[in-house]
Amino acid sequence: MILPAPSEITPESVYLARRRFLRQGAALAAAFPLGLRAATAAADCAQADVPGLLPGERPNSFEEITSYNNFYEYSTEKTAIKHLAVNLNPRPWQLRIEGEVAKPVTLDIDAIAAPARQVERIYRLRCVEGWSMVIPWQGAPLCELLSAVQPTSRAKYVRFVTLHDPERFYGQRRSSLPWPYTEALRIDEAMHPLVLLATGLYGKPLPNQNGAPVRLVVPWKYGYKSSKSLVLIRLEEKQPPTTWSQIAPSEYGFYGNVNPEVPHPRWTQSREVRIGELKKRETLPFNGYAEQVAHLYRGLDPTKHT
Ligand SMILES: Nc1nc2c(c(=O)[nH]1)N[C@H]1C(S)=C(S)[C@@H](COP(=O)(O)O)O[C@H]1N2
Ligand SMILES: [Mo]
Repeated sequence: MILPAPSEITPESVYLARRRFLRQGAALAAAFPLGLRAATAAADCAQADVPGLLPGERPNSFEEITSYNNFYEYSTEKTAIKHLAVNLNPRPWQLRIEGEVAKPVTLDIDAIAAPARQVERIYRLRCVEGWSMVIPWQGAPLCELLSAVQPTSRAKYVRFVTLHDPERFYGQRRSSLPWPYTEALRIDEAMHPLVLLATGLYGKPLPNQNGAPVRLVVPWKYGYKSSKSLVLIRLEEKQPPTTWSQIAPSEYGFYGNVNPEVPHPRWTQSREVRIGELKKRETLPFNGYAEQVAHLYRGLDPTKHT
């Protein structure tokens, strides 16, 4: 066997090889003995039927995922984010979960990223702007954390709030967006087993430019719904105002479900450029997760509720 030179061992080749190995099963069983799995709040809500990649689809490289980013707290210049985000300082960090819950909690980032909570999910990320990537995330299923705080019967929506700190986020000194960046989901969307609080990618702690140390990932929605660098999750009775739907409701609706049939007011959403590819791909309803999530939207007119 010819071994690659150390310089040729990319994080992604190491990660993907290890992932293939883990999928064989034995190693996974050893890492998560049954007792431990059953003991975590985990088990039930996080049982997800995660669709695999399409024929011809591959995860984007670590380099691609960390070099082309949207993070208005730093800049609107996608290739600049990785250079600016070096000052983020994602540790120590705490995430508060409160509002309509019986047991509000302040979680340390290391508790959220604890190995026993972690799942690995390879998801497509589709930006409203027409580009997409495939990202191998690690993180905690959001439903586990929400179940643990015991939502009250008045909890109908979940608000997600990014850190507000102009000392670290230079972009917050300008009013390019109303700060802090805020997003929200209906509680049943938030409890869906596909939703992650991501704390890593390619087996490494989440890079700053991707929203360190913890960000939301909702794979069937446009990228803007997946808020980065979260400090607060609040369960609420009324639909919270969200950043993008406040400034441009006709372009970024509350739902933000990926829908190739509903164009953005200024461009089509029927195709997308996968970062690193030349030929455009067809955009799929719900970004390819329709089988898993379409039932959440029965009765809603997708052309009105975007
Ligand atoms: N706090 C915050 N979260 C954010 C954004 C942002 O500007 N600020 N941009 C969103 C948009 S529009 C997209 S497409 C994704 C991009 O995530 P990525 O840079 O990890 O690919 O992050 C989303 N989350
Ligand atoms: Mo986006």
